[in-house]
Amino acid sequence: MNKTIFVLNGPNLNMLGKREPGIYGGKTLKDIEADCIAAGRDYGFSVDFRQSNHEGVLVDWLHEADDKAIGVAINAGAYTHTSVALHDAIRAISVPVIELHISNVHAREEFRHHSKIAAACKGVICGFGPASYVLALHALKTMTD
Ligand code: CA2
Repeated sequence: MNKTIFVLNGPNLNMLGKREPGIYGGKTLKDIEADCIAAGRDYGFSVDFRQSNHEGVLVDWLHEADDKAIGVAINAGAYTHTSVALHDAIRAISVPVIELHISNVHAREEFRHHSKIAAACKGVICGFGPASYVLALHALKTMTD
């Protein structure tokens, strides 16, 4: 059986580890990908880990996930707070989607307090640093068993 999870990353997440370690920690996105692949191995998932700075690419990947994956963990970066297109794409697919964030967006600037995608997702995980990714995979494990 296909047990692929898409882990999708939005704008600027390719900069992790290079700037703002006080907010996002010192890990690079490559390090986080390795953590996800290792967690996936424990959970019996193969992890397809991607990053794009372009909203439409993220929309395309969500559509692709509907055919190729059993679930999606998405850190949509700043598009979380702005994107009706991502909200609609998540609603358009039938596999479960978990929204995740490295930082606690509720403890930050007001403009980060609202998510346009949360209501379309099965759940939201934020504030646990890079471990938020592994927690999202754990959540998907419980939902797809
Ligand atoms: O906490 C998260 O995971 C965020 O999704 C990260 C986004 C931010 O816009 C969200 O509000 C919360 C930012 C992506 C990373 O941005 C960087 C900026 C400078 C240096 C390194 C990363």
